[in-house]
Amino acid sequence: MIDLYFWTTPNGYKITIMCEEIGLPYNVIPINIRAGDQFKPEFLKISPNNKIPAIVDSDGPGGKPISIFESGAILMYLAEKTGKLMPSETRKRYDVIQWLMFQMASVGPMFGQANHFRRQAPEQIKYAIERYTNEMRRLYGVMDKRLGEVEYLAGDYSIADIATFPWTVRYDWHDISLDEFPNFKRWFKAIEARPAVVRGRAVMAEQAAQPPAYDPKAQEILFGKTQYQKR
Ligand SMILES: N[C@@H](CCC(=O)N[C@@H](CS)C(=O)NCC(=O)O)C(=O)O
Repeated sequence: MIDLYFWTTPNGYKITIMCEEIGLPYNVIPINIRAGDQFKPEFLKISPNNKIPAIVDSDGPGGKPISIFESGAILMYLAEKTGKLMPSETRKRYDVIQWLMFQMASVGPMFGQANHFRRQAPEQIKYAIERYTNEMRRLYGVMDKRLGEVEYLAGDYSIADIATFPWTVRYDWHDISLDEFPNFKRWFKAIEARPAVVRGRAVMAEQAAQPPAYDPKAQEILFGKTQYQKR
C-alpha cells in the first residue's frame, strides 16, 4: 500500500492521478500546508524540504518500506514499480525523462512564481508579474509547438503529461486563452477527459475548491518567518 502525503495543489494531484492511472491502491494522508503540518518532525523525516507530495510504499524494493519526496521522483518510482507510463527502451525513456524534467525545472517553478506574484504577493510588483507572466506564456508556446508534432509530450501518454497537466488546470488564472494554443488545447481536453484523471482530481475536491486567497496565518506559514526557521 502507498501512503500519500498530500495537499490539494498541482504537485499533490500529480500523484493521485498517477495512482489512479496505474491502478495502485493509495491511502491519502492530508498535510495541511496552510496550517503548518509540513514542518512537523515526523513529516520532515519523509520530506526534508517540508513540501508535499511524499510517499511511503510499505512494499518497496526487497519487500521493505521506502519513502520518496519530490513529485518527479515519485512518478518515476511508481512508473518503474508497475512498468507503466514510462517505457524501458532508452530513447523513449529519455523522451519521457526530458519532458518530465522540463516540467519539474521550468513549468512548475515558473508557473508557481507567476501565480505567487499575480495572486498571492502582498504587493503588486510590476517587474516580477511581467517577468513570470512572460515566461509562463513562453512555456505554453513551447508545449503548443511540441504538441503540434506529437500527440503527448513524450510521444505516448506518460508521466511527463501527468506531471504537467495539473499545473495548467488553472489556465484561467494565467490570462491564457486555450484558442491561442490549439495544440495545447487538444492535449488538455484529452487529458481532462481521462477517467483516471477525473478520479485523481476528485480527491479532497471540496478543499481544493476553496478560494486561493490565503488568510494572514497561512500567508505567514507559507511565505513568512515560519517558513524560514532553521529546523
Ligand atoms: N519540487 C517539489 C515542489 C513541491 C512543492 O512546492 N510543494 C508545495 C505545494 S505545491 C508545498 O508543499 N509547499 C509547502 C511549503 O513550502 O511549506 C515537487 O515537485 O515535489
